[in-house]
Amino acid sequence: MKGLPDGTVHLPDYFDRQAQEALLETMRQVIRQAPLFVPEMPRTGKPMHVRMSNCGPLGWVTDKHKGYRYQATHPETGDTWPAIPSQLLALWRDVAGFEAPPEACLINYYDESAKMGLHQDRDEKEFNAPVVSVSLGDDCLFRIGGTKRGGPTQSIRLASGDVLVLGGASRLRYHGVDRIYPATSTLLKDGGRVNLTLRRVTSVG
Ligand code: MD3
Ligand code: FE
Repeated sequence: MKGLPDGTVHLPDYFDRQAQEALLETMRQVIRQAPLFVPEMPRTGKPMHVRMSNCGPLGWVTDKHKGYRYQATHPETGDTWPAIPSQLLALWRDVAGFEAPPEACLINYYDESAKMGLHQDRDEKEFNAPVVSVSLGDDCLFRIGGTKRGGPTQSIRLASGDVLVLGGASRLRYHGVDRIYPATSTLLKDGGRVNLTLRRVTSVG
C-alpha cells in the first residue's frame, strides 16, 4: 500500500457539518464584498474553468495582459480584499507548522463541469510555508504528482470538510482537479465545490 506523497497530509472531515455551514456562510459574506471573477490565462486570455475571489492582505489574480500575480486589490472593484476569517486563521495555527500568518486565501468555485489542469504553485516567495486547502461541497478527484511535469501522479478523493496540508517536498508538486462528483454533498444548495487555499506569499526570512 502506497501512502500519500511525502509532504502531503490529508485530514478527512477536519471541519464537522456545523463548522462547514458556519465557514460557508462566512465565505458567502466574503464573496459579497469581493465578488467571484473569471480568471484568464496569461497571453491567450482563455478563461479558466473555476471562478475565483480572495481574502487577506494579498490575493492571487490572473488576466490576459498582466498574467499571474498577487495584488492587494480586487481586479474588478479595485477594493482591498476582505480579511481572512478567524476560523481559517485558527486552522492555519493548528496545522501549518509555520509561525507567520497566511497572507492570501484564494477562493475557487467549481461548478459540476469545472476542473483545474496540472500546475505548480510558484507565484509565492516563501516556499517554506505550506499551502493549506479546505474543501467544501461536492467531492472532487484531486491529483498530485512530482516536481516535474509528466511524472507519476496519484489521485485522492476530497470531500466536504477535508483539509489538505501541502508542505515540504509537496510544496512544489504538480497538482490539479480532474473532476467534480455532482450531488455528493448537500452543503451547497446549488451544488458544486468551493476550495479555499491559505498561503504565505512574501518571504519571512
Ligand atoms: C499541492 N487548487 O488554488 S487544492 C490552487 O482544489 C489549487 O482548488 C486546487 O491548486 C483546488 O492553486 C487544489 C490543493 C492544493 C493546493 C495547493 C497546492 C494542492 C497543492 C500547492 C502545492 C502542492
Ligand atoms: Fe494550485
